[in-house]
Amino acid sequence: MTWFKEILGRPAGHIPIGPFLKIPSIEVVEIIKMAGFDFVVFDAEHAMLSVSDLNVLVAMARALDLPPLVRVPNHDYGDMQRILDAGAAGILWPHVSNAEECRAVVRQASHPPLGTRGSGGGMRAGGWGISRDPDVNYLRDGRERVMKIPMIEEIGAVENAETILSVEGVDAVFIGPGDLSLTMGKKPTDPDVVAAVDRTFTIAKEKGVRVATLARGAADARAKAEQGYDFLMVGNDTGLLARAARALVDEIRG
Ligand code: 3PY
Ligand code: MG
Repeated sequence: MTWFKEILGRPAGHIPIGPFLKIPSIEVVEIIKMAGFDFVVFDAEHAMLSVSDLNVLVAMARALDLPPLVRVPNHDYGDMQRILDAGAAGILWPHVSNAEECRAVVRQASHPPLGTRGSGGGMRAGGWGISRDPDVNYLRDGRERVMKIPMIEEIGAVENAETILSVEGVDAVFIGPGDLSLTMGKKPTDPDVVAAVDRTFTIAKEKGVRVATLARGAADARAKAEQGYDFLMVGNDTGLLARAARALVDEIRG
């Protein structure tokens, strides 16, 4: 399996793009792979995805060599541990507001000595304990390959970005313009929101932390790639289906 970390910056000029997926369907995962996306983010924060759904979806994405990240619904340990043991290539935590919260989530996703993640090498992430592939190593993969990604998506978190992004073990940051704009009481396109996103981007770059955000369509994705983002989330399955379905009906009805 190709790990998410391996697709970053490879080949030069090809920024990795991935959609948020909200529909519990292996067919959707296949379609996204066929369409040419580089990775997927299963969205268990907003969508009705259970851990059992994620188990199947993650397995499908791995089989298709489409690195699967999972946005978990909260900062708890239990489900996150199961999702990592199911073979997710990384975790995104929504609404990480300060360095203490960031340290807590990164620690629980990291095996000792950095953190407290338990040992479950008999699961998929450990090749069921019998893999003959020398590249499968549960503890090494958990420590070095699994991406730990806090989301900065509140104005308070932007103010704390310097300390959040100094936390040991953070591999990347995702800047959420939607919730950020809500906490600022402004539209995502408002210059103050754009400035807050840019400020976080600059801090991440200064700290050497990879940085991602949501691109609103193709032109925005190209602009953000040009700006120096390391990877981008763009589109989601429900939105793509909804817009295509509505456009077809509108086209027929006039
Ligand atoms: C946000 O913009 O708030 C996100 O969580 C990205 O979808
Ligand atoms: Mg959000």
